Amino acid sequence: MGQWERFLEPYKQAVSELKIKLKGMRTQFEIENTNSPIEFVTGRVKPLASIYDKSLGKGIVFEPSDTLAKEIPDIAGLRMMCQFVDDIETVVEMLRARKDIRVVEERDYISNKKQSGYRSYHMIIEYPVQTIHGEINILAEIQIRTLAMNFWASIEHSLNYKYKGVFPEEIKKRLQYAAEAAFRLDEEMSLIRGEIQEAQKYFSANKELSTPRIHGHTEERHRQR
Ligand code: 0O2
Ligand code: 0O2
Repeated sequence: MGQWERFLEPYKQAVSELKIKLKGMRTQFEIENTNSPIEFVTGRVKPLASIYDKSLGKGIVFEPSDTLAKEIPDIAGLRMMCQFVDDIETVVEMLRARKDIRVVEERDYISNKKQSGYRSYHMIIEYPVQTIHGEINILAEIQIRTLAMNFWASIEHSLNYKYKGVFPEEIKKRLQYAAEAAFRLDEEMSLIRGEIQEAQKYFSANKELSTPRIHGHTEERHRQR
């Protein structure tokens, strides 16, 4: 087995486990028929090419090592999307209270947006992975952001890839405007949050009622999207 495969395996395991756990939080809100502060969760292990780029950028030798694990804390990455800006704080507090992770660093790019226009809340956590040789603690990054922040970040990420980080001035400016527009959208939605959540609860309840029953069980309903 390759060195990298061995090094990355616990990260893969952590991402899978954390995805299940974080998605479980959403399910628990659904079961309690409470509006969930979590809309959806995604996760990935950083591709080797990105690890290479980042190690180059940070001046670290590109080889599996404790230094690399420490200097690149987002090899395991989770992303939690929220409908409203206020939900982010709720999610952050729930994560701080969990017994299965230890928060080692927080970065608030919402109050302090990046120069690019990027907004998101980042938490670096330590997570214990059980291996056949015992427990090891690995670092993972959880990014918590609204759907609007996520939309902006994915577009900017694709453009970044295309322009290799060097944007033409016009595009850079447009992206900054777009980031502000996305933030204004978040603010507008927050103003009618009560109205939206009431409608979503009504929608879920009625969908439940109109779902056909099979052998006495309600057919698994698809999430409202
Ligand atoms: P559902 O109820 O089917 O949508 P895996 O295949 O196991 O590696 P997973 O979770 O299927 O992992 O894929 P991934 O890419 O990590 O997570 C994607 C999840 O986020 C999927 O939900 C997507 O439906 C959901 N998702 C992605 N983009 C959006 C979006 O823009 N809006 C919303 N609301 N959801 C999105 P699930 O878990 O498959 O569940
Ligand atoms: P990918 O492809 O998402 O994995 P540092 O060098 O430690 O000061 P670093 O490592 O950039 O800072 O950490 P930070 O600022 O917490 O950001 C880590 C991740 O946040 C990035 O990972 C992106 O996912 C996201 N991010 C940060 N800034 C931006 C931005 O301006 N635009 C977008 N779209 N995403 C951003 P990677 O490894 O860069 O990328």
